[in-house]
Amino acid sequence: MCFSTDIIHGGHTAIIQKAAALGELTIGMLTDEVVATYRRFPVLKYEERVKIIENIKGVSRVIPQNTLSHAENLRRLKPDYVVHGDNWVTGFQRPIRDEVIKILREYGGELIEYPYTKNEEYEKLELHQREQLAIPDMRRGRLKQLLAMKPLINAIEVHSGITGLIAEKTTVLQDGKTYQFDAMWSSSLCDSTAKGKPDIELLDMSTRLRTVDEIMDVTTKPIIVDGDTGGLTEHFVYNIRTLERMGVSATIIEDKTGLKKNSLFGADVEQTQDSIDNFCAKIAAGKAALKTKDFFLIARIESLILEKGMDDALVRAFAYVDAKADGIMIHSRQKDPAEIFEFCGKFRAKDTVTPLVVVPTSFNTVTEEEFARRGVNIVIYANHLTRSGFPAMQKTAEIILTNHRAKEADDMCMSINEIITLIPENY
Ligand code: SPV
Ligand code: MG
Repeated sequence: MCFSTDIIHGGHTAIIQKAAALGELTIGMLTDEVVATYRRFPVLKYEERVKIIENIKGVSRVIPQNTLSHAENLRRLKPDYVVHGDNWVTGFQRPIRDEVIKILREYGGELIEYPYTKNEEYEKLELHQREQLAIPDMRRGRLKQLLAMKPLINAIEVHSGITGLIAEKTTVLQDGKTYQFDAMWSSSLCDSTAKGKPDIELLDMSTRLRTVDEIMDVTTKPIIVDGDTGGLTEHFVYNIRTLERMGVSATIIEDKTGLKKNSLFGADVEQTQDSIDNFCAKIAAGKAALKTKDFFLIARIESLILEKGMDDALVRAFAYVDAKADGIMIHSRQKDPAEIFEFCGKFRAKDTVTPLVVVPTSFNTVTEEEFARRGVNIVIYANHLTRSGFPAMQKTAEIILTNHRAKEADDMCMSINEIITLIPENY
């Protein structure tokens, strides 16, 4: 059998008993990383879940299962039977089941499925676990936990409840492995764009926090907030505490000063970089204002954007780490990732621990695997839901205007049934 659950109820013990009656029962326990990428972050860690399940009557042993696919464990153990609920006959886990059947056939094993009974009480328990994950004190430290769990985590831009739900729920099954986004990025560019405003720190803090709150209301994943320049240090020390209290996991502030413009303009517009001393003082003040050890203050270096050179970027990186920044974000608007790679190599030669963050909007050919090899820990897809949603909406508007009716736009649109059921009533 395979298990991932962090809530054990009568439904589980009943199926365990039936499986145990067939012989010696081995449980493949899904690791935390797998659970987090196919369902939700486990409330109980792998070791805890193993301890609970190995003490249930009928369980002979518990072994790790490193993918949603059972292939590795099945080929190694060649069990006579695989026991599972019949809830995987349709839906997301169907290919996993097909693979199990194929492997069992190779050596003459058998799949035994028991009917899966929907139970409202058990569903309430699951809902309760999800709610737990959304509580600020539970959510805040999750970025730190993920960084300890995986060499590289990814985040996708969110700017509303609905984009938050996309970040929360989108799951892909590929070659027996499951993929979900680890975290969310509240982008200043996309929050401003959604409100039809330029990305120049024009949205005030209350407006930015309102968006973050709207997203947090319907999601459980950790959130990294784009803090722009952090503003005046005297204001930043208050704002960083508000973010921490809300359950945000990190903020990234960039070393610019005065009227900030979006980095992707680069040196085409006038932008001023802060002095190292001033920015270090801002980092130190922000860190001193924090109340927990869970919240990350990440310093973002604009030297490559502003064409100040690699040496300047590196000097700043080490200074910001000395000022106690919890991470470094290096930004570039070059299509060629060479300067990002050079920075990562030179930074990692001296500092192997401080998390490194990149935003590959321009250098978008680099895979996460390659970033991980270069020592990057967080990859942020900073604007992609905005950039993909906008052309779809614009095209639909044009089609309606062209045809003087909406029928021709139907193919571009979700069905009415899908839209009215998109949001479950008791999320
Ligand atoms: C944002 O998403 O608002 C960012 C990243 O700050 S960038 O737009 O590349 O500057
Ligand atoms: Mg920004």
